[in-house]
Amino acid sequence: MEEAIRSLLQEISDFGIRSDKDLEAFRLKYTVRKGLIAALFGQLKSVAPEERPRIGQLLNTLKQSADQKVADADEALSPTSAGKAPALDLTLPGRRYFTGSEHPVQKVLGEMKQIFSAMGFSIATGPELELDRYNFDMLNFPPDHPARDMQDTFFVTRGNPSGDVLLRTHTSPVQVRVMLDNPPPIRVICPGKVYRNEAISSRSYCVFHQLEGLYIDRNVSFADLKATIYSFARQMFGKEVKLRFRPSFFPFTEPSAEVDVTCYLCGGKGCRVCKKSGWLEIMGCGMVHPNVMRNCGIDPETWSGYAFGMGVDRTVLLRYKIDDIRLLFENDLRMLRQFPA
Ligand code: 2NM
Repeated sequence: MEEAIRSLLQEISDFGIRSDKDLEAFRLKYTVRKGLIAALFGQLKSVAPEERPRIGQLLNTLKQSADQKVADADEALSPTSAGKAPALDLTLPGRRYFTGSEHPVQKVLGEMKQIFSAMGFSIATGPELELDRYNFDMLNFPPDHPARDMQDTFFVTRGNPSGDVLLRTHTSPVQVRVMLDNPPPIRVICPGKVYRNEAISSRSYCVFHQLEGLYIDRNVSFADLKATIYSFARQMFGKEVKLRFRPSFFPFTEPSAEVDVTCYLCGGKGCRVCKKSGWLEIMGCGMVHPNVMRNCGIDPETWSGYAFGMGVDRTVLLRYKIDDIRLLFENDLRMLRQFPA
């Protein structure tokens, strides 16, 4: 009897339960009312009375371990074991993933490019690491111009055999390259990143985006420049905008002007955005300086041209009511997710 119990104990412990089917087979063989364990209990009557307590205890141990095994297997195999959520609920909706979308700066740049493309401008790009020669010298910056200061420009290598290398401070060197490589007429825009070594704040960052334009042909006048900028501004900022051209100075244009549009928020009445002036500055422009033309191999007696340059990021901030320019460059998903495709 004792041997039968011990061998059954071993059998039970060796019994592998890996499925509901195994579990049912186990129960039917050992723990049901007509199973092997119950049968052994039935034989307890024929055990000698003095042995009965010990054998009875052994039988109880056997029954407990079989019941425990059933309970454990039941728990392990049940999809809702211990009241936990189902391991896999196929009725749940799928997880949503943020698939990425166009950055607001690229969105605005794309609109600007579209407007100028429709007016016949082609798009030119160039390196962000530039030669001092293309970034400054060719553009008629005098040797002592303050923009050349370390305070304003990120110089990368000095004393390189092919010249000082810097991070371009505007996209004008791309236009220099276009002029050097192509005879007039020329009609290009140059969008891209530029770098300035300035104090960083909510209003200005060490990187920003520019879009510059260049048009060179015979008899190009300041009136042509104004008409082009007017057409652009009406498409970009709305039919109702008015423009203001204020005399200004740039080394690479003569005459030069800065262009204001009536404030998009108040329409010119004066508000917080335009600091009560009613105007927002959007670009600089002018007629290409004869020195720049000559530097780039174009005869200023035969050809004339205009150029303009504008910052893209300020427009992005105004358009989307973003109050800190640095948000455009941190690539924080909490910010980017607010601009879905
Ligand atoms: C500006 C303002 C005025 C400009 C000039 C040239 C070039 F290469 F033709 F000389 N490119 N861009 C220019 C003119 C840029 O940005 C405020």
